[in-house]
Amino acid sequence: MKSVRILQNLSAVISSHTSINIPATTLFLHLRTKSTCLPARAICSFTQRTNENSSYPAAIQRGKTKRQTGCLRLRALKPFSFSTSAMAKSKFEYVRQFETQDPCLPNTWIVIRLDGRNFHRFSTDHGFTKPNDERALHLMTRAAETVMNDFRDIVISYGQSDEFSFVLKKSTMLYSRRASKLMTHIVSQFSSSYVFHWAQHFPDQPLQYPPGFDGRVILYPSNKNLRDYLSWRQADCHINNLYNTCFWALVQQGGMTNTQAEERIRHTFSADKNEILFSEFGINYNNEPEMYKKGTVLVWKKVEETVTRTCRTAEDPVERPREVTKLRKKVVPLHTDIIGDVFWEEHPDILEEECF
Ligand SMILES: Nc1nc2c(ncn2[C@@H]2O[C@H](COP(=O)(O)OP(=O)(O)O)[C@@H](O)[C@H]2O)c(=O)[nH]1
Ligand SMILES: [Mg+2]
Repeated sequence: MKSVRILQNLSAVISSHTSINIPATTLFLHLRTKSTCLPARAICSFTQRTNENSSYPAAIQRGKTKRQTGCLRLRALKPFSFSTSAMAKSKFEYVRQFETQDPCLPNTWIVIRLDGRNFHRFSTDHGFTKPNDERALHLMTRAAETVMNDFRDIVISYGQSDEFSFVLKKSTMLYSRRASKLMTHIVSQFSSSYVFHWAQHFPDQPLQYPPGFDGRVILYPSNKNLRDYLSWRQADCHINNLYNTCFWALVQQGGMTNTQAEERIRHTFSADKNEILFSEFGINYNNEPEMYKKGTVLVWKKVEETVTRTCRTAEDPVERPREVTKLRKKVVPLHTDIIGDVFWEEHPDILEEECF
């Protein structure tokens, strides 16, 4: 009865826009919706009003409606008093107007690229092998896979060195296409995953300090623009890798200082670097690992998965555990060329999405 009386008071507060004091106790109210005169709508409205007001964070939480019993649970966490008319808008509310909306243009590819902060130092401090550290590259890929599994509107990702680009489908409505939301979520998820999986990839190298990643959002209106963007990143990977492979061969195997090696290859073309590698160090650049030369492309692949389900079949009406095969989307890493047409012909679904 006490519960019902309090709820009636709350109902009166809602309709009259007056205020009420609730004692400093933790309050659990259980009522059968059928037996009370307070409509569930009023309770919802009350909690909504309360939650809307940032001056009383979590003052009241509405418990789950239990369908089976028809119970509603209200919990007052702290003592408070309020006026519902003042609650709708506090005098501080106007500051929200300073927030800017930053939705991405509709019907455009949304690319989010992140890049390791000061990884030149980070790679030295953590003993990355030069010019490429397989563990570090796999860790980047692992973090990117986590991001793709969390944000399934990402249709393709590409990574090299300390950077990763994520492409969201043109029609995505994730976070209402808000640029800052998309970018911060993806970058923070990547960063935490990088740290989370660190020990697995670097079992003998403790993390010295927390790494960070910057992020940017780029919109591309056409498929050609998007392909050119990805080609640009992969060409960058190739150019840097050829340079670094040559540079570190001159230093590590040729005994040059960093300055001497830099001077030696400063004005050379790709063919010259290939020649230095081959003639002086017996390295055929073509035989270098594909992951180093091409970077990592992450795409979705439909794979068959066998799981055990308790079910019946047309032939056997008795429910029992059975092995069923279903199709599942899985992220797969590829170290392949994405500049030419072959990759896009083999994966037509990535670009085929039609928008309005
Ligand atoms: N040794 C080594 N260094 C790497 C590797 N991947 C990335 N790096 C370092 O990370 C840097 C990334 O470049 P950039 O983002 O321009 O530099 P930042 O501003 O210092 O992060 C490279 O210049 C390398 O110094 C790797 O596999 N091995
Ligand atoms: Mg960087």
